[in-house]
Amino acid sequence: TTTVPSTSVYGFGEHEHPSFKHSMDFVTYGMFSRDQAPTPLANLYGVHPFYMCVEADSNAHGVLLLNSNAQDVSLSPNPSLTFRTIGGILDFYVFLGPTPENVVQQYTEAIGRPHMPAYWSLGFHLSRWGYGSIDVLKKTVDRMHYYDIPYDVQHLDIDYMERRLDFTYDKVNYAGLPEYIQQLKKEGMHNVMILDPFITKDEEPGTYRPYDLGEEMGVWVNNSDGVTPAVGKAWPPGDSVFPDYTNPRTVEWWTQMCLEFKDVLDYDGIWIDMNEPSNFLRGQYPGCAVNDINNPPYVPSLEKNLRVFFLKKEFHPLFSHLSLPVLRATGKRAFVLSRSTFVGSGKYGGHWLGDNFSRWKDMHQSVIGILEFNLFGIPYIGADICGFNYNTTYELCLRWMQLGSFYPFSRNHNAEGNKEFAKISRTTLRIRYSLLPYLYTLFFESHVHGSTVVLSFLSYFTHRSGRTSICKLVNVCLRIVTAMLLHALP
Ligand SMILES: *[C@@H]1O[C@H](CO)[C@@H](O)[C@H](O)[C@H]1NC(C)=O
Ligand SMILES: *[C@@H]1O[C@H](CO)[C@@H](O)[C@H](O)[C@H]1NC(C)=O
Ligand SMILES: CC(=O)N[C@H]1CO[C@H](CO)[C@@H](O)[C@@H]1O
Repeated sequence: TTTVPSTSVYGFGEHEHPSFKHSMDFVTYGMFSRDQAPTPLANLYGVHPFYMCVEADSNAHGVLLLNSNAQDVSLSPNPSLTFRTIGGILDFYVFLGPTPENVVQQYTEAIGRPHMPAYWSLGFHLSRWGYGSIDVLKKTVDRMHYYDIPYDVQHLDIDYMERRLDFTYDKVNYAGLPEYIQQLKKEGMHNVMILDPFITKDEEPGTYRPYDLGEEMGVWVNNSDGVTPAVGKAWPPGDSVFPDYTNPRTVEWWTQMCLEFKDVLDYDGIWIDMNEPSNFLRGQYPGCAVNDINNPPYVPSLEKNLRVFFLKKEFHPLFSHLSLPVLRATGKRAFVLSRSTFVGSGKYGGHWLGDNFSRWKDMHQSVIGILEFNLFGIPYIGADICGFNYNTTYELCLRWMQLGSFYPFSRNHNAEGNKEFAKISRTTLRIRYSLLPYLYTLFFESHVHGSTVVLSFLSYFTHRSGRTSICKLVNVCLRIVTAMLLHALP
C-alpha cells in the first residue's frame, strides 16, 4: 500500500474505465488476461499494472509493478493505492517525470519503445466477421472503390479459414483467394489475416501439418506432469492444444508455419485473436487439479473466478506477449495486431479495444481506451468503428466513422452501405489522409523518443516545456479546421 500525492491517477489495464482519471472512491480493478467483451471494470484481454499520478503542481510520476500473476489494485480517497498479487516478485519501477509526457518516455525506455508502423497501416482498414465467401468480399472491395472511400487495408476474419483451422483457407467458399490477394496487392492494397493461437489435435493424422509438426517438435503447453499436452476447446473442430511460447522451439515452429502460409496466401500482416488464451471450457480435460494454484487462498477481484484457467498461474499474459515476434521472419516491417497485450507488447505490434458493442457509450469509452494505451506504450490503437457486437444504426455508425477517422489505428469492423454515409465517410477519411505524414511523424517520435501519439488535453496543459506540444496541438487543430472548412464549401 502506498499513499499517492494527489487523486489524479491514470492507467491500469486492461479495463473499460468510465473516465480517464480514476475514481478514488474505493474502486478495485482486477488484472488477469481474459477473453471478456468489454464490461465496466472487469479484467479484460491484456495486463498493464502501470499508473501515472499527476500532482497539484503538475509534476507527474509513474509506477510499474512488473508482475504477471493474477492481481488487483484498490484505489482509496486517502488518497492511496493497494496492490495485491498472488505470486511472483515485487518488482517495482518508478518513473520521475516531471511531465506526464516524460513519464511515458521513461516508461517506454524501460519496457521497449513502440514499434514503427508501416506507412500503409495508417490508412483506413475494413473488416467484417462473416463475409462468408470470396464473392461477398469482392463486392465489398468493389463497393468501397465505387464510393471512392480512402481505404488501404482489407482484413480477413476466421471465415476465410477451412473449418476455422489456422494456416488454411476455405477452398470452396474462398476459391481463388490467393490469386485475388495478388490482384489486390497489384492495385496497391494490403491485407491482414487473422490467426488464433490454438491448434486442433483431432484432424486425421498426416493431414494437418500445423498439428503434426508441432507434436513432433513438442511445442504444446503441458500439464503439470511435464509431458502430456493440456487440452481445451476453441474455434476449430475437435479439441485443441496450445502452443507454449516460452519454449524456443515453439517460436521456430510458429515462424515456420507463418512462412509456409505466406507462400500460399501472401499476407502483409497478422491479426492475432483469442490469445489470452481463450478456451471455451471451464478449465481443461479431464478437469483441473485440486491444489492451491487452481484454488489460491486469496482470489483477486476478477471476473468470474480464477478457477476457469488451466495454465499455471503466471502463464496467461506472457502467452500473448511471446506470440508477437512473428512476422519479423518475413523481412518486412511487421504488422501484428494483438488482442491480448502485456507490459512491452507495443514493441512488437498494436492493439484494438476488443469486441466492443454498437452503443453510444462504447464510442465514448473508446477515447478513454485510446488514451490509456498511449500511456501503456501501445500507441497503435483503435476501437472497432461502429462497434463489433449488435447491429449498428445509421447515426451512431456515421458519428463513429467521423471520430474513428482520427484513431491512430482506423478500422471499421461493421460496415454500413449508403450514399450519404459514403460521402460523409469519404470527407472525414480524406482529412485523415491529408494528416498522414503528420501522424507518421508522431509514430516516428514515439518509436525514437517514446512520446505518445494521442495525448489528452490535460497533458498538454500540464506540460512544463509546453511550447512544442501546444504548437503541435494548435497545428493539428488548424489543419483539421481548415480541412473541414474546405470540405464544407460548396
Ligand atoms: C511437453 O511434452 C512434450 C512431450 O509431449 C515434450 O516433448 C516437451 O519437451 C514438453 N515441453 C516442455 C516445455 O517441457
Ligand atoms: C440485426 O439485423 C439483422 C438484419 O436486419 C436482423 O436479422 C438481426 O436479428 C439483428 N440482430 C440483432 C441482435 O438485433
Ligand atoms: C468503444 C470502446 O472501445 N470501448 C471499450 C472497448 O474495450 C476497451 C477495453 O478493451 C475499453 O478500454 C474501451 O473503452
